[in-house]
Amino acid sequence: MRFIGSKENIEGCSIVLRGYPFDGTASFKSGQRFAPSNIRLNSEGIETYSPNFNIDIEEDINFYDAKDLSLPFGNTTKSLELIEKDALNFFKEGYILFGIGGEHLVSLPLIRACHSIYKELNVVHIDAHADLREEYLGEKLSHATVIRRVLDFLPHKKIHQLFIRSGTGEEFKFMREKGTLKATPDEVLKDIGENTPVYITIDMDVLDPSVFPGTGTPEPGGIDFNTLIDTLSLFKNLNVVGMDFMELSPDIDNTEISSITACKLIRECMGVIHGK
Ligand SMILES: [Mn+2]
Repeated sequence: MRFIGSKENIEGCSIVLRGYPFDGTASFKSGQRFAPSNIRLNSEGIETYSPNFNIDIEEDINFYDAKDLSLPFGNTTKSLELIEKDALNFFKEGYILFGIGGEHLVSLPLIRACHSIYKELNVVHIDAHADLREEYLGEKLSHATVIRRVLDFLPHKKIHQLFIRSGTGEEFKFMREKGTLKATPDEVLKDIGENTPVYITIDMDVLDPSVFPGTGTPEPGGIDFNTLIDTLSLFKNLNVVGMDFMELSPDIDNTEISSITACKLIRECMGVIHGK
């Protein structure tokens, strides 16, 4: 099964959709590893046309669904290595990689691979959580530390966080002092400019749990669907070279509304990557 509207062959495609079904450090509720296959299945239920972007992902976008990367469950370090190597292969060939998680730690090897090709890379981090802890439950590699680990190789001026509403006092102090937490999407756009290569990572728990309950660490007080769409609409002016979509945990939401929401958002993200 492929994501609706995707091409059967990679030839002629500029965007690659790839599943990374890893949830090895999920600390509260897990099951994010089932998201990529669940998303493909539920994508059959959405339209291929996006009124927001006026594109049809089947007719206007050449994207290939490269299925899932096989991972050694239980071995975090090895899994991250394999993900990075896999992503690098796509970035090296000039493809725009769209990664589907999995838990948020998956973004670390994806961003690292992207940065090794695009030295001027900026990262836009859309999430409920700051993900800036130095370690979590004694681990340096965790879904709760992913942006801190990105800061190990990217200066803070290149990190732009949006809609963060949960974290430790220390994390919020860092965001305020370093200015990584932006007040509006416009501010992000202004800071980055139109030509700089950008990687956008979206943790789905940025949405309010009433909109998107199917995630491992739901956080009340989130944004609604249209706010996220409006934000993404602005970001089509950015030079997006990589993107990911993390933390759907389909089995937590038996209504499958979260899964459908995920599918629709992925369709809209294609519009963002496609650009103006
Ligand atoms: Mn989060």
